[in-house]
Amino acid sequence: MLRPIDSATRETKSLDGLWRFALDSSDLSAPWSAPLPGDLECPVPASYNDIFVQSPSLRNHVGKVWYQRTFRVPRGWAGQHVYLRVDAATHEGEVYIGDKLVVTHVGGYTPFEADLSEIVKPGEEVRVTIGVDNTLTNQTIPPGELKTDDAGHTKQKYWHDFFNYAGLARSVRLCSVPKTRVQDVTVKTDVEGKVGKVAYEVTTQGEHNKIQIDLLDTKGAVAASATTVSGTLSVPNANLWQPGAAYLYTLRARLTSSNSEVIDEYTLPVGIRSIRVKGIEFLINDKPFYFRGFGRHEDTPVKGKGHDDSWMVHDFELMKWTGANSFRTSHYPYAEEVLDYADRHGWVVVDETAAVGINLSIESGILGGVKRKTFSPDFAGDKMQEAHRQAIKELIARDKNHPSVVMWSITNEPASQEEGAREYFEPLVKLTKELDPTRPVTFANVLLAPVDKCRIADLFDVIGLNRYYGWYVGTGDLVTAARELEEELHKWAEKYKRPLIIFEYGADTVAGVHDVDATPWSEEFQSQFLETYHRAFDKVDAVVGEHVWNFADFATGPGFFRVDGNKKGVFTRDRRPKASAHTLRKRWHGKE
Ligand code: BDP
Repeated sequence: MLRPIDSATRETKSLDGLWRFALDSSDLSAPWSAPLPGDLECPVPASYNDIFVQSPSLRNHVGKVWYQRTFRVPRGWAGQHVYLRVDAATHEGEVYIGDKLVVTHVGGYTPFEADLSEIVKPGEEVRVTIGVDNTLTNQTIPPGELKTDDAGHTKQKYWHDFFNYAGLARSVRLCSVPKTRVQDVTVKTDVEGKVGKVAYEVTTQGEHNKIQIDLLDTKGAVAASATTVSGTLSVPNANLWQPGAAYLYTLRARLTSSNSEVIDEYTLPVGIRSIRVKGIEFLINDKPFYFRGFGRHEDTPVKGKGHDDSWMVHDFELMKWTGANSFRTSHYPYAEEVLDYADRHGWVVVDETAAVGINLSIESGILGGVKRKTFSPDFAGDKMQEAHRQAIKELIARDKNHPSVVMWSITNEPASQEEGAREYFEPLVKLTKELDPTRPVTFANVLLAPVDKCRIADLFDVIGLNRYYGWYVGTGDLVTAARELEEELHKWAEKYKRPLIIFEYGADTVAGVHDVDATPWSEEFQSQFLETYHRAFDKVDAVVGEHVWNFADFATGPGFFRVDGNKKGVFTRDRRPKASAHTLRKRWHGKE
């Protein structure tokens, strides 16, 4: 799926701004057929929950909400293919133009489109209504369960540790492209000596006479060209895309008619780089790369998961200040703007699906709940696996061309020690590799599935570990934590002889709590916790990365071990540094 752009032949029109808004209810029939009742307005992009925080029934609503506005199709778009692009509707969207249902989509963090060419006329004003449902079940990714209590209230249960923000948290756009057009572009890059290789494949729609492919450097000079829909461009003395030193070429695909008129033009930023796993090393452009950075969330006050360029740039600047070079899009695909920024600024990204919480043993193990099997028709069965398959397909279709994305993470903390895990995950790893043979595949392993119990680790190129010694186990005891962590890391290294990345390690910390004896929840403890882990990492050669959990404090659902959300941030939710931010800065800048 191509990212919408403006070019000589393409135009976009933003539909962001205030939309009419209403909760779904039994007395609201066919809400798309008339202006929504009531006077609520909701900004797009934003999660609606905290916008209406004063109204618990809205904030904690389970089910569908409705967004509505009108727009005018630009007059100049006659004869074009016109479509609506919703960057995300969390978790399920249905779009009506006037009274007509034009598209439905399940999966809260990937985009979808509706073809409006036959439905709208240039110059006409139309009403668009989008139903957005936040329900999670055993057929969705991430999973959830609906529970109705004795009083008849339906509640959403889920197994991930972040608030189930919902709504239209990313942009909505109206787009026009020529009827004869570039439909999709896939690039795969490699480096051979000093020569950059750009394998490309363009799919087209409609009749054209010629295709012209040009790879332009940053000055606009042509570095390589071709006239076929697929092939490999060679760039002698290529400027490589490197971590911290991005260089982006522009691939321009032009379709022309028999009289050389340009029918369509699509441009795509291309970073030439190679990725390889060799033994225990993770190589970018044949150089060992060490991941320093964070697991993060799209999470800010008021907007929830709503994309916002100001918060985004600020977060990147703060991460840079700590000396980080990478992050994981824990626990879902982030807004495309984030990856575009990462491409331009040389950030290294581990791109994750929303498959978080495929684990019923955390609840029954740590929290003493009822024991249930994770991999069973009731929970992670065929239907969930099918949704997971779809999530992987959509992630790769969306993000395959980003040079910043160096690895796919297909799941976070599944119950990989349980029976059925291998049957569930093996086909998914296979699918990921088929769809993209160029990037390694990883996952984040949970402490309950240690080296002798995990049934799936060997399927992955790089093993990610989330570890909380000294926090969830042996709370406060960093001496034991150091020993257990080091022992465990050596075991993984010896058994699998491949790169290990610590995708999570961290301790909840309330900013402003200080102590002489570093006790849990204090800023001193968080710093010492991180330093303890770092000493262990440095002793194990197979460790090729450290991602602290989390970049910033974030909102969660209610829980007796969450005080106003998860406090493992190195920054507070409003992005003030805790002492640990300085600790990281010292270590990571020293590692340059
Ligand atoms: C891990 C999860 C992460 C949580 C974290 C925590 O992967 O989403 O937020 O633990 O408990 O289990 O802080």
